[in-house]
Amino acid sequence: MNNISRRKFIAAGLAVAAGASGITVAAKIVQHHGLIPPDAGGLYGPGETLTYAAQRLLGRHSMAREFSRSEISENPFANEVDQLGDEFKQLQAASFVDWRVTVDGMAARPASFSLAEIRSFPTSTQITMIGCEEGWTYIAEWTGVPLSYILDRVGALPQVRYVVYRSIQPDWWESIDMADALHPQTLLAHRMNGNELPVPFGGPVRVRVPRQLGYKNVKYINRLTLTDNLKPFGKGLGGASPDGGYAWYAGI
Ligand SMILES: Nc1nc2c(c(=O)[nH]1)N[C@H]1C(S)=C(S)[C@@H](COP(=O)(O)O)O[C@H]1N2
Ligand SMILES: [Mo]
Repeated sequence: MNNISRRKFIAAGLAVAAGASGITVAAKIVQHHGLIPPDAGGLYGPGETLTYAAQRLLGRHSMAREFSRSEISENPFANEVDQLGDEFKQLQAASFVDWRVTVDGMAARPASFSLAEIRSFPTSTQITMIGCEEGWTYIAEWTGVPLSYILDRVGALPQVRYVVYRSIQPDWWESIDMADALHPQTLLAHRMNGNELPVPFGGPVRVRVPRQLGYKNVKYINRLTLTDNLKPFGKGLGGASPDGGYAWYAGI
C-alpha cells in the first residue's frame, strides 16, 4: 500500500472503530500506528488522542480557515497576561532593539536572531481566527516568518520531532510536533492588522499556530528548542498548559 492509501485505510478503520466499538478500539489502532500525543494519559485521554490521530492521518497540510479582510474583528480581545517583568519593560523601553529569539537544541547551526533579523526574514500573511478555550474568538491578519523557514535556516536535524517554544514569561511555554512546526500557516508572528504586533497581543513576537487553540499561541517568544523528546521539559507533558491539565494537542 502506498502512503496515502495506507493513511486512508487507517483513518477509515479509526472512524469505524470509533463509531462501532467506542474509543477503546480506536485508541488501540492509534497506539499501534504510533499516533499518541505525549500527554495521552492526561485529562482528555483517549478523546484527545483520537483528534490528534485523525488530524495527523488526514495529512499535515490541511489548512486552518482563512477569512476575508472585511471579516477582521473591529475590536479584537487581548486576553489579560500576568504582569510583564523588568527585563521585558527595559526591552520595550528601547523599542525591542535588543530582543532576541534563541534557537537551540538539535540544529546544525544554532542561532540567536535579533528582532531586526526576524523582521527581515521572508514573511507570510494570513487572516485567521484565534480562539480561547474559555469561549471567545476574534479574526485578525497576522504576518510573520514561517516557522519552517527558521528550522531550515538553523539546519534542523532529521531526528527533530518537536519544537519547544518559550516566552519571556517563564510560566508560558508550549511545543508542537513537526506536522505543525512545518505547516505553512505556523508563524513567528510580528505584525497584526498591518502594524507591529502590539504588546497586549504578544509583541514583539508570538507563535501563531492557527490550527490550535489560543493557549498554544504563546506571546513574547524568546527561545525555540528543537528536540526529539519532551520528557526533560517541565513535567514532561510538552507545555505549561499540559502540565496544568490541558491537552497538549489543542487542535481545532
Ligand atoms: N506569554 C503568554 N502567552 C499567552 C498567554 C499568556 O498569558 N502569556 N495567554 C494564552 C491564552 S490562554 C490565549 S487564549 C491566547 C490569547 O491571545 P490574545 O490575547 O491574542 O487573544 O494567548 C495565549 N498566549
Ligand atoms: Mo486561553
